[in-house]
Amino acid sequence: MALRSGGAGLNPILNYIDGQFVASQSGRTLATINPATGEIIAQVARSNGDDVEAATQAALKASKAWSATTLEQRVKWLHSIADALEAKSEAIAHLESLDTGKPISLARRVDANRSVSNFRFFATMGGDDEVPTFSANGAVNHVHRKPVGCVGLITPWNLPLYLLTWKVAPALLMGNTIVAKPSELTPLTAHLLAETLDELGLPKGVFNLVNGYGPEVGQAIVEHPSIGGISFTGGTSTGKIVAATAAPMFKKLSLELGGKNATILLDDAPLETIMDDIVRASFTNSGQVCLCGSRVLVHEGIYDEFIHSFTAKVSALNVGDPMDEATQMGSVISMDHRKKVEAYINLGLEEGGDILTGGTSSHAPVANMPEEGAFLRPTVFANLSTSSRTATEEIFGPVVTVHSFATDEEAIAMANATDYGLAGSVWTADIERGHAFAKNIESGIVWVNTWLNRDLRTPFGGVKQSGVGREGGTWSMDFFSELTNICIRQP
Ligand code: TXE
Repeated sequence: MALRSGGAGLNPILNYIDGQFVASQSGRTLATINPATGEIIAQVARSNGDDVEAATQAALKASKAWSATTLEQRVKWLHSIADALEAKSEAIAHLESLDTGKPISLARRVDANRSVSNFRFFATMGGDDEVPTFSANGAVNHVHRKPVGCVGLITPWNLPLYLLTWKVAPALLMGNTIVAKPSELTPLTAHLLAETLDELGLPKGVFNLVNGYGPEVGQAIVEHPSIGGISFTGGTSTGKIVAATAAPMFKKLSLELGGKNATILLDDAPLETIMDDIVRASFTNSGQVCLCGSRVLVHEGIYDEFIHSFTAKVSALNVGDPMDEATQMGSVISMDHRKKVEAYINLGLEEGGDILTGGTSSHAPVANMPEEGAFLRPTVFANLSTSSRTATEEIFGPVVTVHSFATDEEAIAMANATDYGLAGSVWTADIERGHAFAKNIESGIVWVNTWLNRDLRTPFGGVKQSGVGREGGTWSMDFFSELTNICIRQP
């Protein structure tokens, strides 16, 4: 699929500001790379504060009319967008796989599908939105939703369109106008979204897209005094910068950051039926999902059996060309990121770990893939201390550490012994026991006998260094709106 005003090739992928596809004002560009081949896919507008200013002015100009539309009209827009993205599902999957190196099958099943359902879900939510009234003291209180105004949406490279649409859908539904910035590593599907909104005739200025580097564009969005709310997904270290910038400006802020999640197998975990789930929780998208379980804690009574089965299944994963339908794991996002992940693999060895399968690209090369491709085989470490850096710092790649425990209390302590608190999963034959166990885990979401099972009505977000705030269902609608309570004394 040729991208309008850009495309697979060296045509620039442009910004979308005030209903126009435009280059950056400086004329500068940056390259987006196919991580599986090392080839340049396209040049991308490299923007700065001037472009953010233009996008913000466009959003402000569009804000009055857009916020005056009815909820029913905005629900219709979300359904139209969902329909249009659904018709482009295969193009979305192709572009996402091209930009990220993830398998085309994963991009279709997760990224394309969820991008559509994000719009469909919030359209349904909008239709059902019941803002409460409260009566007391001879008065009736009406809770009235208003848009924040112009919001800034900043997204990462691991699930580009999935995470962008997760923010765009509720932001539009609540009557906001948008300045969005995708990761500089993965601009393709954000551009497709802009094309789609343009084709649908969304009023100009309602959605604006500014491409470029974080410090040059993201920072300018967070700093802009006319952007009233920031929804950010990305690394914890960047999240700290965003928070420090936004806090003194009293902006609404939602931060979905990193994780170092625990997958916990209790002594009665049914190994005969869950092993494929444990591999999926460990290595989906090459471990580049903030919800992946990167520490696997296994009761000592089933440890040996688990290790044997897990190592065999991980070793058998089909790592290769992302565009091959049979591929189960593609490349990581970039050569730089592969180097970061390999540094952790070397650190794991220095910290006394034993590699059961995998290793660096030189020790465990991926067969038949170009050396310019950022490929890594999945790596499993055993015998590392749970307090080692490899087992406590976020690696965000295809590396897991496995640890044994003797008691549930020990497992809880191990699971909570990181600075992060995003997600976790507990595996047991007794779901009552799993439910009780899950309440002890310091994280925003805990799955019992499942993983990445998502009901979009539920609150999503982390604690500790995994973030601040929740998005999802009414939590998204509350984030993307300001509430005014109107109290009327009854006659
Ligand atoms: O995140 P970044 P990246 C974690 C994971 C990964 C690390 C870096 O550990 O290795 O974050 O990934 C923009 N002001 N996760 O590089 O750098 C940036 O341009 C405003 C977990 O994607 O935080 C990009 O658009 N914005 C995460 C976005 O922030 C700034 C998923 C995220 O970039 C900025 C991805 C600044 N000063 C990575 N600097 C999850 N929880 O899902 C950069 N950006």
